[in-house]
Amino acid sequence: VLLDKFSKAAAWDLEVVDTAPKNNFVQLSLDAAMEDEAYTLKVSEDKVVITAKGKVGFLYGLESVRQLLPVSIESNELVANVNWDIPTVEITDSPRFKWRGFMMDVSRHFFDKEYILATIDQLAFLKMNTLHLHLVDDQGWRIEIKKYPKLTEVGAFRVDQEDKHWDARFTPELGEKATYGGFYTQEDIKEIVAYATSKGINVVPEIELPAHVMSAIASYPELSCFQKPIMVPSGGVWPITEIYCPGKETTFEFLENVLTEVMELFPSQYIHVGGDEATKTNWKVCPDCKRRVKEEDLANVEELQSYFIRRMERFISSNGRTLIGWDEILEGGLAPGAAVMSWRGFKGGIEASEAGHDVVMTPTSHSYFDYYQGSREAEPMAWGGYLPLSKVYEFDPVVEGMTPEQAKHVLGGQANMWTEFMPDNAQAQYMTYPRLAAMAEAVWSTKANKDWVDFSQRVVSLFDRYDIMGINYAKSAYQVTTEVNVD
Ligand code: NAG
Repeated sequence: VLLDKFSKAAAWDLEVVDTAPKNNFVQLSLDAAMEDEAYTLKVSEDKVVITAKGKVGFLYGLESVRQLLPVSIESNELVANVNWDIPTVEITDSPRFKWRGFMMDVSRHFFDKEYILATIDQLAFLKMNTLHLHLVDDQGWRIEIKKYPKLTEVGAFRVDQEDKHWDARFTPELGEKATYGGFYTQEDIKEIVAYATSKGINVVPEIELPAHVMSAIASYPELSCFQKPIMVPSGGVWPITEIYCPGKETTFEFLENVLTEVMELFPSQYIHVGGDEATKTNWKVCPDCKRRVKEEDLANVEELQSYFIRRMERFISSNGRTLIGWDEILEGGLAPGAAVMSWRGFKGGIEASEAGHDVVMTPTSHSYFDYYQGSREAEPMAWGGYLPLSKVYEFDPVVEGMTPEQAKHVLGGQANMWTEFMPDNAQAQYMTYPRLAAMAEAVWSTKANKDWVDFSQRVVSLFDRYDIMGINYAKSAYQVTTEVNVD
């Protein structure tokens, strides 16, 4: 009864009992003294007993049972005729890190609600607990905001250039018809958050600022320094100079209104505000920005970015939440309560943890799933970097040389899936699996329990499961374990 429901319902539908009736094959037992996400799993001749503090631990115990069962568990049709052999085991398990994340960029390409829900299933299967949704970027605004309808009427659509290369710097003419795009309604978001919560997964929204927001400026040009009308760009834009104007109070009013709606939808403690890659040429010449710099006694535009982030941090913390941003938020001085997501290597995370800030490590070197996983000749087009399965597995968010105090500030790690080169579900899956399994283990297991050779053998059973689930994983994963020349 239980087991054929794994892929959909899992632990939430179960009644939790102290002493289960004797005829129950799977028994759940509560132990309030355990850590939140820890569980023990005992499989003996006649029963399976999972002990945990609550639902999340039970869910993880059940996911482990699922992995001990034959791969045909993944197919609902075969369930009735399968011999349910399961090894007798005793497992005591708990995660090393409390932030075990996966970021999906739903702006560069739009992925519908169904794909997000299916991704949540895969995250739960791997005992990941954080889904970071990158909801805003130049190429599309993806969340309905009731107070600013143009964000999705205008900002969620761009001129279709899917037949051109992403990197063609294709700039549409004003007024051209924008047909590619999509967005999540607030109802969709509620459904995503509720489903994720039922699987022990926190959804962290990212509302980018001050750059990567051309979709917002195309909708409301008054948010930029010179209010120039622009289109939502269809391809890559570099450098990003059309950014929010921090000289105008109306910009902050807009952002606070947006974030108010966002915080109502997402119970997440952490609210991500981006912060990366702002080219501040307009800020240097904009009269409003110049006035702000003078009035606030700021030394330069880096400090103006810091001023921007600090104001957002005050707003977010006054709502009882915690601001998190890409490591550029360190420039010009980090806002007091902010957490940092370190992407340009580990450096920003090391610096922030030294100053007593919480950090999530997500360095390009180990966690950029938009990078090639094998040789360029053999792989579909991706960003330039190279990130084979083995390198993901090696990832350790705590860097050698960190003090124990610093290490305590490392919340965990995360894989980032930027989707410039992922036009559809099949390509997104190809880039995600099985690297996500390597990431899951890198952020769950203790150092002593990690073993690449062992993992590379175990991952094969996952392929069989993915085949049954219909997931388009990277079949090249095995070739990539040997070094290839990518030059
Ligand atoms: C960075 C950008 C991101 C882009 C990605 C591609 C961050 C924080 N920012 O340049 O928008 O999609 O790399 O790898 O990663």
